[in-house]
Amino acid sequence: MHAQKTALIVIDVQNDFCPGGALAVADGDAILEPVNALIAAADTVILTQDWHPAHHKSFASQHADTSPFELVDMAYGPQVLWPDHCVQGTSGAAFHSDLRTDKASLILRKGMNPDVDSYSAFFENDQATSTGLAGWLTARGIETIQMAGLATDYCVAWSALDAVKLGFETSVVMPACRAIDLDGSLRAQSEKMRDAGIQLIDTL
Ligand code: VGL
Ligand code: ZN
Repeated sequence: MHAQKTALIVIDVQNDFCPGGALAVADGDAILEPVNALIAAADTVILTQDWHPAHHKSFASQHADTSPFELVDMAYGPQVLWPDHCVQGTSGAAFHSDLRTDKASLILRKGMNPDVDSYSAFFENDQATSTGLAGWLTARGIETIQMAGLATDYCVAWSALDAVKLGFETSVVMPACRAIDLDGSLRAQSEKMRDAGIQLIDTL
């Protein structure tokens, strides 16, 4: 008997998603301690980094007569407009300074196409353009994924839903995540994840 090879994917623990940041998630920095504990215990660690060009189309600032958190139709479907955040090379895009990044085998940047957002670590929001992450994991024999980070109801949920769709056994460590929670999105996405067969772990 041998345990399946597992990777920990830590989603977007960046300054802009923490208190004081451009798209601050309430209590976002409260996950640093549990996330670092998960990293310390993990065999393979992947960090993702939301990494937008300055004029990214997911920014409300790039659309006339809109405000952040409004929904618009993009070529690939509905898209929430966000405040400018995680602009490449800015301090807001940097990892939180308490995040233990040393063990990471891979730092995956996403959201670099100016016209397409990328919540998921696996596919851009067109649901078609691959980041290559699935191949990276499969090539290393990894079949099980544990996930944590920011934000539960956007980048964590989209990544976990893609992971399970791709055939990885997937769990999300909820106390090591925090949500944006727009119009009940935390509840809706939690339900969607559970229905898809993702294990939502409520304890550390
Ligand atoms: C995220 C909104 C926009 C996230 C990233 O990391 O959940 N949310 N960009
Ligand atoms: Zn973003």
